[in-house]
Amino acid sequence: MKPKALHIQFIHLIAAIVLTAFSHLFCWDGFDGAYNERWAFGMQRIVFCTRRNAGNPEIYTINTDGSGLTRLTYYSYNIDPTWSPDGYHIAFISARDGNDEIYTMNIDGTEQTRLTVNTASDYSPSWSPDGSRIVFRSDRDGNNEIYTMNTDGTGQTRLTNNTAEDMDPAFSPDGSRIAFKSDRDGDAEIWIMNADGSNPVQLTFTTGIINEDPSWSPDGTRIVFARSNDICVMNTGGTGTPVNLTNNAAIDRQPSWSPDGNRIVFYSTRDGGDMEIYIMDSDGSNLTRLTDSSGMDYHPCWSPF
Ligand SMILES: [Ca+2]
Ligand SMILES: [Ca+2]
Ligand SMILES: [Ca+2]
Ligand SMILES: [Ca+2]
Repeated sequence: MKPKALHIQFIHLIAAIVLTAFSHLFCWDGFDGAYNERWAFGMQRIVFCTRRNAGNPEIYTINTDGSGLTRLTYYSYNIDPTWSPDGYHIAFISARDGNDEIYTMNIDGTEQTRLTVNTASDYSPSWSPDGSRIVFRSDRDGNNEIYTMNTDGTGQTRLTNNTAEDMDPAFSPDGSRIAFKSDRDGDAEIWIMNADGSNPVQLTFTTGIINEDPSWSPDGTRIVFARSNDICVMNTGGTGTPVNLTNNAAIDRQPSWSPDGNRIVFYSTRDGGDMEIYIMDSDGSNLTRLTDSSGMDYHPCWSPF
């Protein structure tokens, strides 16, 4: 072989090594665009809803230090985002097709796909920890009930069946149970049932106030939730009394636990304006504000890692 041919072969070899290295760096697990987006920010993310765009609710992500704000949806009614357990997808609600339906998208906003198709309100998606199912609530049968479905929208199954409002479902970290809100005893309380809808157990017992938005601690031993206008935490075993983590006159709601269990993201009106996103330690200390917009910022959900 002539020296020039050897030289060209060597250049091709180097190019192939560099291209392979880059393809592994950016696409090593085959999730392409979605993976690049998460890799580019290199830290945990919060997905949330904001009305900063002329009052139109849209879904954004932001780093847990307040940097890296990224818009995912454009000019329709988009709310209630929640991460998939693999970190690559977001389930959310959109009314772009005429009424509230559940959609999924990649975390870079691509491949927005509708999962429910009916004239009822479908709301509050939460992924099972193995990524195979989404639990949600719908009033398609006359009042709000909890349903599950496969992540492609097939296999929709009703889990509750009563005249009460059953809402805000959240899969436990081991997938065996679902926490939810129900007013079946006359007040909006937090309940837990098995993932097939059996054995409902009431965890809060109040009169005349609202308990809602349950989110499990990663170890499954506690639930953080909103009680009236504060964030409270309680044991899932039904022992002890809930502890108020915020304890102020402002509205504090929609908590979501961090994957390491040490922090909680939520929205609050404590700084006098409209709703903003905040992070605190799971004992209520060490508050950090993430957003500062003239529109409501709400429905935060912490990325799974
Ligand atoms: Ca619908
Ligand atoms: Ca019901
Ligand atoms: Ca409060
Ligand atoms: Ca705001």
